[in-house]
Amino acid sequence: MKNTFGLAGLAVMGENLVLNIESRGFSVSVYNRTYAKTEKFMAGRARGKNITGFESVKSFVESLESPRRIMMMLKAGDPVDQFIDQLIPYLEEGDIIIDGGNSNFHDTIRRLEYVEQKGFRFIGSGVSGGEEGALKGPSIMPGGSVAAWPYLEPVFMAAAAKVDDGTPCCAWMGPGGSGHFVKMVHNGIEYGDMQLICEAYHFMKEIMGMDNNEIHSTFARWNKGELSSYLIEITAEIMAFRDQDGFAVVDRVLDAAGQKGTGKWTVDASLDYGIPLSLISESVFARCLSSFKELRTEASKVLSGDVAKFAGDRPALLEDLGKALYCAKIISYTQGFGLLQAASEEYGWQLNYADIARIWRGGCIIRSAFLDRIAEAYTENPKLANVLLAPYFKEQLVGSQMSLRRVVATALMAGIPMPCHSAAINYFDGLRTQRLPANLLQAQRDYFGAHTYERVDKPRGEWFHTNWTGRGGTTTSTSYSK
Ligand code: NBP
Repeated sequence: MKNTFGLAGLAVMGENLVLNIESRGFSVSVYNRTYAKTEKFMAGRARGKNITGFESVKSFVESLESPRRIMMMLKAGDPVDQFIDQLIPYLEEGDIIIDGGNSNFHDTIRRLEYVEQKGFRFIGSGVSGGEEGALKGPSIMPGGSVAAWPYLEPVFMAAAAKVDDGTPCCAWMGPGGSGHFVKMVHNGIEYGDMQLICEAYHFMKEIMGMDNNEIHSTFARWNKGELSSYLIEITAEIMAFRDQDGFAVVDRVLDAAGQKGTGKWTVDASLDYGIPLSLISESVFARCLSSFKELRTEASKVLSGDVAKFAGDRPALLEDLGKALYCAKIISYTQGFGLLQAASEEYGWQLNYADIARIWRGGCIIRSAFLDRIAEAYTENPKLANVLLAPYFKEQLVGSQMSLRRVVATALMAGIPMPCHSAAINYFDGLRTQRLPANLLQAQRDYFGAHTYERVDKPRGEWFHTNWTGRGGTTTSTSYSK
């Protein structure tokens, strides 16, 4: 009897995913580079289950039904390329390799081509939800060789998280590197959500003078309303968590943030496709700035500011803060979906944005009630140019923008950084400004570099150059040859 599914890489994600898949009625073969870990797993958590461990790649591959479905849950980067090359000698035409790690989508596009050229199929799949998601049901974002999907669908749909109405948090994303791209943007949005929550916490603590219990209660209350989400829920729990001596653990955690790179990749992509992803970019930079702990400590002693203490209506300000956080979150997702749209057009992936919002409703770190609203907006209009133009979001922003303005203004006057909230209101104002000062910018470019400009009194696409100084010639930059 051969097994249905193979999984290589028995670290935290792999182990839990194997147990999840087996629990849905599939037999699983497992392999790990360090065999001792396979033995430990087989003797421990896998004991008595329909799971078989293998020491060699050959026996692991040969234990599987055709077409073979082999999922890698390995450290992203070189290990994935190395393991693909170890698998290939034992594969048969039509076999499927799945990369379930956090690989860069450019690598996925390259690997897909490499594997398909050899007659096999390749899927790059985002898997989100951490350890608990992998075990109980993650959000799964597969993309790549479309012919492989029918063979994977039953396994992935069974293993994925289910939302309240029973919908699995898994859908086919599209060809190429689309699955890993969507997962990357998910992680970028996660960076933005986390930083926004941290800014709200900082505001409550430093500007409003609230203690951990009050902050805990506020997040717990917010979690019952439109801000309801996994990240708000865990934040409320973190605020209430005490060490054995009764001291709040959060106050003992060093304020220097780490990162693994998916936020940076998201920002890289936004620059590649020219999408203003200002909020997520600020969240990455906020982590970078936090990591300069020693420098900040030194600067805090010398760069003093004449900052104002808040002396207004506290309940009203707290109400504003909740609304500001919600508005900023809407703007962050607007930018994130804008990036998905740009990449989909660039690569011809034909991403389904309503599906993406739906599969993020459960299992993953950014899961929230709010994603229903995004799914509704794209279901109503799959070609929606910008999330803020959908009726619900337009109403929210138009109605609550003053809260966001008051919060950002209060923070600025008090000297408390709110880079993501500030980015949100700046994007909103930029988007809704009919005439931006880019006319002057174009004039500057034309002045010093003859870059030419379009005119308001002429049709778009006609380019003009002015001899601003009287010393320039008529040659424009577009006529230069390389
Ligand atoms: P790690 O990212 O720590 O990877 C460890 C696994 O990679 C081990 O099984 C290790 O084998 C194997 N490995 C390495 Br390292 N080099 C290898 C090589 N050259 N050939 C074969 N195997 C090799 O594990 P993880 O945290 O479970 O994450 C797995 C993937 O899932 C990663 O891409 C990660 O980014 C992604 N992910 C993680 C999370 C999370 O919450 N942790 C969430 C979502 C996605 P060994 O035992 O022999 O060293």
